[in-house]
Amino acid sequence: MTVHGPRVAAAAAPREGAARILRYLTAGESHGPMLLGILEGMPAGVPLRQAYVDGRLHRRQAGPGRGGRQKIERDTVEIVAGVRAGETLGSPIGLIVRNRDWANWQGVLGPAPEDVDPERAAAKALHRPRPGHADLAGAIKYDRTDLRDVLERASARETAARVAVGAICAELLLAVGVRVLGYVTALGPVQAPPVPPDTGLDVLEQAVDASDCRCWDPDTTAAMHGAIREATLAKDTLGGLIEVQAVGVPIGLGSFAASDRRLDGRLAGALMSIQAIKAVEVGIGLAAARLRGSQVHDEIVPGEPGDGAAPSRYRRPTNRAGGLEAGVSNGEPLLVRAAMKPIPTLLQPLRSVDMRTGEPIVAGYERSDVTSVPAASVVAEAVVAFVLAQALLEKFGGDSLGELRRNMEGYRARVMSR
Ligand code: EPS
Repeated sequence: MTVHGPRVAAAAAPREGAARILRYLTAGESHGPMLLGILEGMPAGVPLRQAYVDGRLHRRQAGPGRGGRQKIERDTVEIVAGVRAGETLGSPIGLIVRNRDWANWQGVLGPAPEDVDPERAAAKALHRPRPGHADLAGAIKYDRTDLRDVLERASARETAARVAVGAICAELLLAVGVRVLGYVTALGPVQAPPVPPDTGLDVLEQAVDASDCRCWDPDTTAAMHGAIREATLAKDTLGGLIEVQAVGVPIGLGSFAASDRRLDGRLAGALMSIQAIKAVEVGIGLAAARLRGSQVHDEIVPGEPGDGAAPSRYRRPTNRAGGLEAGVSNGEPLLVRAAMKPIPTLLQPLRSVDMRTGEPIVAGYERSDVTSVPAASVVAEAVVAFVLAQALLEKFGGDSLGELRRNMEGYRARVMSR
């Protein structure tokens, strides 16, 4: 019994992540046959449109500054489990995004020894790690001699599967009146003016969709094109800034009660998990550090909430907190920002070392993109949609969309009485 007791306690203790009501996994190499996604925990009865998911995948592929790969791929989702006649079943949702480029990589990659032609594999092998990429640490960590074994999975190609997963989560959010939009606010040195106050999400989405850089302001989009042209000529790469807004977010998602329930931490973690993201801000973010409390905090006044805010009996004249206070959604539009570093694969490579010989040499070059900030804004939207769907299901539960809606209506009635 003395051995048994602690064992039972350990098994019962919730591990971080294990208790989550909605979860996903992706698999797939950049140049392998396909990317796979499994999303588990979606309630039944959520309308799911393939065209909606494909629309997000197409947005992710667009944008100037992308390399030759996007001319090969035509990303589209194949939903292979968990959905019937356009409605989720409550079972795990399985999805596939095929890599058309796989046709060019047979003989180099493949699970069985006979799949790989040693001469072709040697011709595509890499030994000069790119500074800023996963190459060096990945090769040491996993004890691989060919850096291809690392970069195939570290590649941001994986984000195609995450966008498909996020789009399915966005379908759930749309069904309960929550909308999410990601867009670009800076690309390299070019910064867009702030989105004009009180721009509705519909208007903003139209403006963002009209820009291949996914920036609301046409003049800034033109300047971004110029910056990408210059970086291309200089054989260099560009990073940028992304913003994600969500409207209709109910009061009370996330919690201050335990550190791993805080929604700000979970959103920041999800955004930081996107390839090449180096910083995240919530609301006015870093700027708050230089201001006084009276200039930062959003006053509370009686009255109807503003556009995009959840119903309640309180209005916030400002939203510097970005819709989150103490790790809990406060009903105001959610506003988060992420900074993407420039892509590490450079046509004019930085110094590196040949890992076979230990001799100094320049880093290897693989076909890549000059920038993928517009694509990253679509990925950021997807991961925010996932975290919000997860937090929503934690708060309201429900095995079907109808049950979730009833739970939300009951809560809303209580919110309006407070
Ligand atoms: C990437 C390198 C490029 C990108 C790729 C991400 O691919 P390739 O090595 O095949 O030229 O285009 O992004 C995608 C394939 C994608 O769909 O976003 C990298 O190294 O991360």
